[in-house]
Amino acid sequence: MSRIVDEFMAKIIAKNPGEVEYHQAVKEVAEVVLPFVEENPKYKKAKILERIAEPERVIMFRVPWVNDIGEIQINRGFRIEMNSAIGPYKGGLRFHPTVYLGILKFLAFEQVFKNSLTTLPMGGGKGGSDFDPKGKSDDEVMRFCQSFMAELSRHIGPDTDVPAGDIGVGGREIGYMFGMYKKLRNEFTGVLTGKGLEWGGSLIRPEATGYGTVYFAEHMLGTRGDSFKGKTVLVSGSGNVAQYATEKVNQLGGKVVTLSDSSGFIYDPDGIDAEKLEFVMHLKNVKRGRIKEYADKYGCQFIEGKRPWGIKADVALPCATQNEVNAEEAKVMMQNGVYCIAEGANMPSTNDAIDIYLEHKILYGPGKAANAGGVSVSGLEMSQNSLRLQWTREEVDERLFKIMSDIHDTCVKFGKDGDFINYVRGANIGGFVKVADAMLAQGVV
Ligand code: NDP
Ligand code: 2IT
Repeated sequence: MSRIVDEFMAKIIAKNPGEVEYHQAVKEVAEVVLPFVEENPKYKKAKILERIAEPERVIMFRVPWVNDIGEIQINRGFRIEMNSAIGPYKGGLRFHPTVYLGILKFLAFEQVFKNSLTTLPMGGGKGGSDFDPKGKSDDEVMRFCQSFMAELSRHIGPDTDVPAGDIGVGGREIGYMFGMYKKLRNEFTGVLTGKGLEWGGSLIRPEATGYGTVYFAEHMLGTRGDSFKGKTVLVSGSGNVAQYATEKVNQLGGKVVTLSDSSGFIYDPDGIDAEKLEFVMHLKNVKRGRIKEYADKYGCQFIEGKRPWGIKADVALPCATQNEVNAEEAKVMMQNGVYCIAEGANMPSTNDAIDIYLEHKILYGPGKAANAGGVSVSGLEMSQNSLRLQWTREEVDERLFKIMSDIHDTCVKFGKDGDFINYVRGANIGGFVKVADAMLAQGVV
């Protein structure tokens, strides 16, 4: 079997040179799905995985804008329209200086499987720019977003492609992009999700990814008769996903002892309670400051340039970015007794780290299952926009909880291996089958 995977990967690497994150994401899926395809000749004959790994469309464009001191800036914009077999392209936009084709293709590829797992009718896409919002004024961010949307607006639409947020894109950026889309098209429509509550947004969308990740972890713990109550939890990141994961862990009786950003991590053995979390939210969402200020305020440790995986805990929730847990760090976590890992971020663990989790047979929920709550509530936002209605907080939260529970069931269905649940296998096959069957039904397009 490894020969089949190697041959498949050799073609992917030759066709997508230098896109290492894309190779990594495809390999993780291919190792599980290719053996399954061998057992199911209809998928093999139709070359379904080969087709999924080739984006339906890649759009790349210039984004020129003028900064506050009158200088012209040039960024690059992208949208990867990966797969539309089960619904319009759907997925976030990332604004970060590291953005290039390889990152966005990995994210779009993951999104195809993730969106399929949600049970909602959404295809997969992703986009963004190498624009760095850090240190930019609101006016600069607005001018960038307007220029970005001036081009992107030609390619998207409520029944075609519906972007949302990701790293560096939150409510502020969605607002500026929505405003520009509406002006250009003269159309008030659900073309983006993560909108403000007054203009078509859904309750619980900001909370959804973090909450969903914790709901998923609670289900994983439940398979061992366990729960978050009394657990010590490592969270990385301090942005949207990390903040609401922390809030939900607190609500379920766990204690979050770390948060991080790209400068380092804070370790607060007393736990980041509701009041401290409010400080973090103000620091990160309003002041746009650094996590170190938390340590200064609450008199705890700030460990510069490091990630939190060396701290002793029961549960880990990586919620920052890709490849933030390597094999060495995974080993340290295993030695320290971490036995449940749910990924709020996309592909935060290297493939070597994943091998270590699987060897140790811990509860490991990969991002495409564990962080699907965000796009799920985006799907619910699209439904509410189509109905021209707004559901209550309770109703959306109940639906989110049910979706995470259904995703967990799907992972168990396809991933059960004796007493062990292999959630990597469960998520990849569970996500693949629905897209593959839709592609078979629709012919070679
Ligand atoms: P935010 O921009 O709100 O926060 C990102 C956080 O991660 C910040 O604390 C940031 O620190 C840190 N971070 C980003 N890049 C790096 C890096 N290269 N090294 C170290 N730390 C880094 O983004 P989100 O919370 O929305 O996204 C976090 C993760 O969750 C991403 O992987 C995203 O793809 C994934 N995700 C997001 C969803 C959503 O709905 N928003 C849905 C599903 C997954 P700093 O400020 O210093 O850069
Ligand atoms: O990675 C993700 O699932 C997201 N960034 C959210 C996508 C969305 O369309 O809400």
